[in-house]
Amino acid sequence: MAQSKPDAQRRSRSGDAATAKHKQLESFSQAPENLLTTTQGVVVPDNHGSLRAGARGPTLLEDFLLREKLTHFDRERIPERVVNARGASAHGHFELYRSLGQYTKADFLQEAGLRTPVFVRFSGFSGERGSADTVRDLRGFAVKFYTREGNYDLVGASAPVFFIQDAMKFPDLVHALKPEPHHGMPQASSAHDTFWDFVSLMPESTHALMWLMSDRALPRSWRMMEFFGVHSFRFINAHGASHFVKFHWKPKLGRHALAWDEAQKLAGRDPDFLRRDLWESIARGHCPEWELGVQLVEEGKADALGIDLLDPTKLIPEEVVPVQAIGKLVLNRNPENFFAESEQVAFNPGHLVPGIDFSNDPLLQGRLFSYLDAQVARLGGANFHELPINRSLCPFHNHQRDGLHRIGLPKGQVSYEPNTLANGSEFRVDGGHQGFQSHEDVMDASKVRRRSVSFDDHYSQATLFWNSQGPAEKDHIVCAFQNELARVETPAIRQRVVDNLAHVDARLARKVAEPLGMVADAKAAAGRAGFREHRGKVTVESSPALSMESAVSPLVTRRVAVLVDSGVEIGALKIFQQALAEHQVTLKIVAGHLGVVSTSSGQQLQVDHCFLTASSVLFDAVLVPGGAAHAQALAANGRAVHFVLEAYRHCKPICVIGEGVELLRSLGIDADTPSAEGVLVGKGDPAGRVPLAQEFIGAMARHRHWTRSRLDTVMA
Ligand code: HDE
Repeated sequence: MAQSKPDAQRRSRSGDAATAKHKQLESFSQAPENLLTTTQGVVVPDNHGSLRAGARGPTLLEDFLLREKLTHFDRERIPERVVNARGASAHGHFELYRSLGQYTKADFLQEAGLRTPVFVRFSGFSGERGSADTVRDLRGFAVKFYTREGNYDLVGASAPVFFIQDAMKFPDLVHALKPEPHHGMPQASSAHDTFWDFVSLMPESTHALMWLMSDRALPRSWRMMEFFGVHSFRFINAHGASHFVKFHWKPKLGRHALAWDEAQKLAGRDPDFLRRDLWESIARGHCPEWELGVQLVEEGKADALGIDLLDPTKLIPEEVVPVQAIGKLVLNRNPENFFAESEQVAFNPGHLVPGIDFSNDPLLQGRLFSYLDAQVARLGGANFHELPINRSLCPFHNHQRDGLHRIGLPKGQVSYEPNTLANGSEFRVDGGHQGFQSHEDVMDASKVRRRSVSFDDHYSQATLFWNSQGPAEKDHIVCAFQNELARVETPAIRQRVVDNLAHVDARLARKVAEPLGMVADAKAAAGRAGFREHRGKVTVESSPALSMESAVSPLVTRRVAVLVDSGVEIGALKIFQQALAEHQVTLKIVAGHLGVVSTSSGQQLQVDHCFLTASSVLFDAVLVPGGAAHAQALAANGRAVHFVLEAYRHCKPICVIGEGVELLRSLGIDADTPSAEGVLVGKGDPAGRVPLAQEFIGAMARHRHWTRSRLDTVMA
C-alpha cells in the first residue's frame, strides 16, 4: 500500500528546519495514492514479477521486494481465540439515564446524560473463526467502556447462567464441546458424543443446557438479543458500602429467534448472516440499541434471597429483584479494519474501574487469570494495551517498560518508584485512598478445595426455566434435545441425559426420550456421582421474563420479500410500500430474473433479487401481490412455490392479494383455518388495501406465528 498521507505528513513535520530533506518529504506526501512502496518506503517498480536470472531462470535470493512481501504474508495469521473465536464488532456510546452515586462511585455512572465511548464485540462460543453465524450456540457480548477513569470491560453472554460452577472445569467443558480431537469434527456444534458425555456427568450444566436448547441459542439478529453479565459483581459507593449487582442488556428491537430448520439453511445460504445484519443496519443508519439494567441486592440481604449469588448456574428471577434500567448503549459506527479492531481487541473481566468490584464467584475468579494470559499469548507479548483499539482514552502512567512490540516512546531517565529524579521532588505511591480500592471483604477461612453446599441444587432453576416457557418454546426445546441426542452415537450417553432431564420435568424427559427409543429414569440419575438431591428455596414457580414467546416489537429493519412476475398488479403494492416505510421495513422485489418485470398497467418494475440468490430464509415476511398472469406464472415456478412453502414452514407472516391467493391454494394452504395464523388474504379492492397493510404490520410485529400446526407435513 502507498504511504498514507497523514503518516507522511507527521514525518515531514517532525524535522523543524525547512531543509532540503524536509521539502523532499513534503513532496512525497503528495505522491499519487496508487504508488506502492515496501514497508521501508522504497517504491516498488513492478508488483507482478520476481527478480530472476533470465526471463525463464530461477528466482534470485537477493530479491528483497519478494522476500519482504512473502515474509509478511507468512505471518498474517495470529492464533484465534480459544473460545468465542468467531465474532464481529461495532463502535458506539453508552449514555447514563440517572446518577447511580447512591450505589457506586464509578465515574461513568455519576452524571445523567454522560456519554462514554464503547466498543462491542459479538461472538459465538463454540465455533472456529471460519464457522457459520447461525449455528445453535451461546453468544458472547463483550463491551469495552473507554471511561475517564480507565477502561472497564463487561464481558457477558446470551444466557444469565453458565455450564459450570468452577473455573477448574472450563478446559474440560471446552474440550468436550469443540471438535473431537481424533478427527476434528463437528464444527461449531454441541451435537456430538463428547459434549453430551461431559454434560451428562455434570448435572450442574442442566440449567445452561436448557438455555442452549431453547430459542435463545438461535437469534434472528444480534440486534434482537438479550445479554447478561452472568456473575454477580459489586457496586461500591463513596462510603465503601457494597451491593451485589447483576447486569442485563435489553434490546430495543425485542428478542427474536430463527426456526431451527431456517438456522441450518442460513448457515449454508449466508454463513455471515449475523455479522452482515449488524454491519448493514449500522451502515444504513439503523443503530441498534440496548438498555443496560441492573439487579441490585444489598450485601447484607443476599442470604435471605435463598439463591447463592456466587453460583454462576443461578439467576435471580426478575419477579424477585426487578431489573432497573440505568442507561442505553447505541452502536453507530462500523469498524474500519476487521483485523486491527475485531481481532485485536482484548477484553478482560479484570479491567475494572473504581466503584465496581468482583464477587467471590469461583468461575469469575478463574476468568480473572485467564483473559490476560490469553491476550499475552494471542497478541504476542505484554504491550497489547498499546494497540489503538485497546488503548484507554484517559492518560496512563506507570513504570512498565520494554517488551515485544513496544509502540510508545516513554521519555526520561526514571522507570521506577519511589524516585526523586523525575521532577526533583519525591514521587511515592503508598496506601493512599485514591484510585481503585478493593472492597474490604472480611476473610477468616481454612484453605479448602471444596464447593459450598449451597451450590448443590442443580435442577430447580432448570425447572423454573422450563415452567416459564410458552407452548411453542417448549416444543422447540424438546426438538432441540431430540436433534442433538439423535446425533450422539453412544446409547449410554443419551440415556444419562434423559435420566437427568427427568429431574427437570417428567413430561420433558418423556418427550425427548420417545423418538430415541428410551425411557427416562430419574432414579438412575439419582444414583450417579455428581448428582445432588438438594433443591434450593423456590422463589417463584415461573418467571414470564424468561419467555420470548409473546413479544411484540418494532418492525425497524425487518425485511419483506415481494414475489412478482410479469403482469403483477402494483396498486396494492404501493400502499404496502408506504405503510411499511413508516416502520422502516425494507421491501425487496424478488422475481425469476434480474432487471425489470412488466406490471399489469405496462409499467416497468425494478427487480432487486432473483430466485437464484434470494431464499425465504433471508427475509422476515412474504408479500404476493395480485395480477392473474403473474399469479399463474409464480404458481408454475418451483422456486417461487418453495419460497412460500418455506416461509410458511418457518412461521413467517405471509400476505397474498387478489389472484395471488391462487398460489396459496395450489400449495394446499388454507388461510381460513386457525392453524394458518399469520397468513393474510386480501381481495385487492382499493378500500381494503390500507386495512390489509395494517393487518400485515400487526402480523409482522409478532415476528413469528409459532403455533401453526402440522408444519412437518409442509414440503420445504
Ligand atoms: Fe470467556 N474467555 N472464559 N467466558 N469469554 C475468552 O479470552 C474463560 C466465560 C466470554 O469478544 C477468552 O481473549 C475462562 C463466561 C466472551 O474477545 C479466554 C472461563 C462468560 C469472550 C476465556 C470463561 C465468558 C470470552 C478467549 C471460565 C460469559 C469473547 C480468548 C473460568 C459471562 C471476548 C480471549 C471477545 C473469551 C476464558 C467463562 C464470555 C480464553 C477461563 C462465564 C464474550 O481467555
